[in-house]
Amino acid sequence: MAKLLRDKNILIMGISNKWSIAWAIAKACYEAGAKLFLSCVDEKTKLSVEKLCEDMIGVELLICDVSEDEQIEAMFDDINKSTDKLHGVVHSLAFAKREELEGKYYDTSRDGYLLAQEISSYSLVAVSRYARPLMQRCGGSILTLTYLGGERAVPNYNVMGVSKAALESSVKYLAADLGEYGIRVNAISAPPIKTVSARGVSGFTDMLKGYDERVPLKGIIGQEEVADTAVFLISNMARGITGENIHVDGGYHILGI
Ligand code: 1JT
Repeated sequence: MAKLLRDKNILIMGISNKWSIAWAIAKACYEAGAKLFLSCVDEKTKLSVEKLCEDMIGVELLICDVSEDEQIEAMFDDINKSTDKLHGVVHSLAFAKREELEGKYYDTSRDGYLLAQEISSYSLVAVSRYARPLMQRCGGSILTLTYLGGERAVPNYNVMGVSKAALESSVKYLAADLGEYGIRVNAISAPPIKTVSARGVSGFTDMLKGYDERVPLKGIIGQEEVADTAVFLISNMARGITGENIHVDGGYHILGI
């Protein structure tokens, strides 16, 4: 079969190490023929991501801390120096203070709430705004990552759940706005995956056990399954899909209990 993403320019934001969902998506997009732009939060992360992708041809590494609009704008200016067409943007980043991901949601602090919203949710709005000029030339696909805790009250997910709810709602508003430019906006709802950020969360391993026992599709759904769906959503095969949240979670979200 012809490669699904041949000659497509794709920006992937949020790689931090080899367990990152964004890294699995980068590998899958590369295999599908894409030219990659990868953004990291800082210089230190960029150095380690450089090692990860040393065997990939034509990859451009960028730095972008999404807490500043100027950095987002500068990143798209940089991309614009290499190409005037961007076919895909993958937003795979989130942040919350560790202490907010345990205990009671009502104990969430004001600054913890605002920080989680800013990095995990608002960043998609700003990224979409600065991406539009490059994406509207070719039609494009914006993709973000979410989790069931945005739709249901999942113990400990707390402030991240509320940020994911805002993110999922943003996907719909952005899809409505950007449709006229031929730009699609979708989310993938991933299962709990043992990434570095997840592993530090208290009770995460116990939660995974409960998940594995109940999930309809046995055999662990992880980064690769999410990444293959990402390739599909960016590709022309998904040209009729926008504003959608596709659950790549082995069917866990259909369960009543
Ligand atoms: C962040 C972290 C976002 C962990 C995340 C996340 N989105 C999913 N996870 C994994 C997870 C975490 C909990 C959970 C289920 C999945 C770490 C900090 C940065 C943002 O609880 C049921 C707590």
